[in-house]
Amino acid sequence: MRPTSGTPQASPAAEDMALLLLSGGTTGLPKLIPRSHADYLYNGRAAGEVCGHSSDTVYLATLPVAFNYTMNCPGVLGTLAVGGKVVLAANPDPSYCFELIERERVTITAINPQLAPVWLAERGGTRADLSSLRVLQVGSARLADDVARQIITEFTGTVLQQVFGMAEGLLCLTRLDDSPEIIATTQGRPISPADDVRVTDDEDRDVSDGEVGELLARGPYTLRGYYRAPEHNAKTFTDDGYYRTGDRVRRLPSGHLIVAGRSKDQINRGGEKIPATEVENHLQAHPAIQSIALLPTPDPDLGERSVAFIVPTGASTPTRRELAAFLTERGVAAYKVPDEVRTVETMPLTPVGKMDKKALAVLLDKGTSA
Ligand code: OOB
Repeated sequence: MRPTSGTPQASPAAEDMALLLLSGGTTGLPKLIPRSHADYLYNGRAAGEVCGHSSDTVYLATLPVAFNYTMNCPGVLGTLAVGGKVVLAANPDPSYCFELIERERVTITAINPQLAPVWLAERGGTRADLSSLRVLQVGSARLADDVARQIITEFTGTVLQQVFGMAEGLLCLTRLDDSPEIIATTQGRPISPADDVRVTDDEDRDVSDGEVGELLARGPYTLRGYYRAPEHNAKTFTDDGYYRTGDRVRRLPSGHLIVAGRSKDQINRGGEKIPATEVENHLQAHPAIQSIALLPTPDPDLGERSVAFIVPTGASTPTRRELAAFLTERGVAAYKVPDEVRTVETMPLTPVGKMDKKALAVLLDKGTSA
């Protein structure tokens, strides 16, 4: 990468920095991610190919365009790159977006798992004609398998596409012709044949397919270092240039990845590890729960115990006992049942729209609920 000066370059080289994205981490200070013209162009084009993009494509930007997801996966840039049309939504409200889809004959749009239940509910009652919508992307956080199945059933004529990506680069998509089971239960596979992913144990040794490990990534559009962050880079990259994603995944022989949690998002309850995402994924399917986050809190006996922050769907939050029955029914081990339940009115979100566990941890420290 050439050093950049204050004056705009008339003809930047392909490998020059095109833009800086913000890392989406929910813990610690956000880092800057340099993306080059070449890698970012490739990112959008390769994603577009997987989505069957052409000049007939009409992309509805439902989420803010500043997200890498909406911007280029394939998003706005990947659509414009093939001569397609982009429609900008003023907000993600489904009744309004469905009207836009009908009016503009939208072929593809992208939402996140928080919106999925709202869009599903509207889908049941809408009179809007959604027959143009070929692809509904859902990504940026773990989509519960049950919700994915509902989308597949309810959005007839539309293919659900799971999107597992990161501003740092690596982008995984389910393919339009994947089986409904793969689409419902996996977060896709890398978009480029040149993506080089490893799933490793604590000693950076590769684990077998089907086993959970940390996802490492290297490839044509994955960063090689955060901007001006040598100390952080030394921890976040292997000596041979793989980016440590901090995501815990299982890889299927087909190459599809299942996100099992984040390495940092684990609760160590007396030695037994609880992947917060796994429990959240189950509880998200509970009819009385609109939104749920599981956090660790210090415990004199166990080291850590788990606290569930819940935004209830209706007036009352399910009790710990009710959650235990629900989880047991689903075959979840008893130690994974939240030790404590707290009600919050709304889920705090980070500037990029992710559940802000740091803000919840502050509430925990204060011993209050929002
Ligand atoms: C997208 O990018 P970021 O940078 O805001 O966040 C990346 C992180 C991933 O490392 C992973 O922990 C999580 O968000 N994530 C998912 C996920 N998609 C992203 N976790 C579970 N399931 C998924 N489907 O969030 C982003 C970037 C490009 C496209 C889509 C999302």
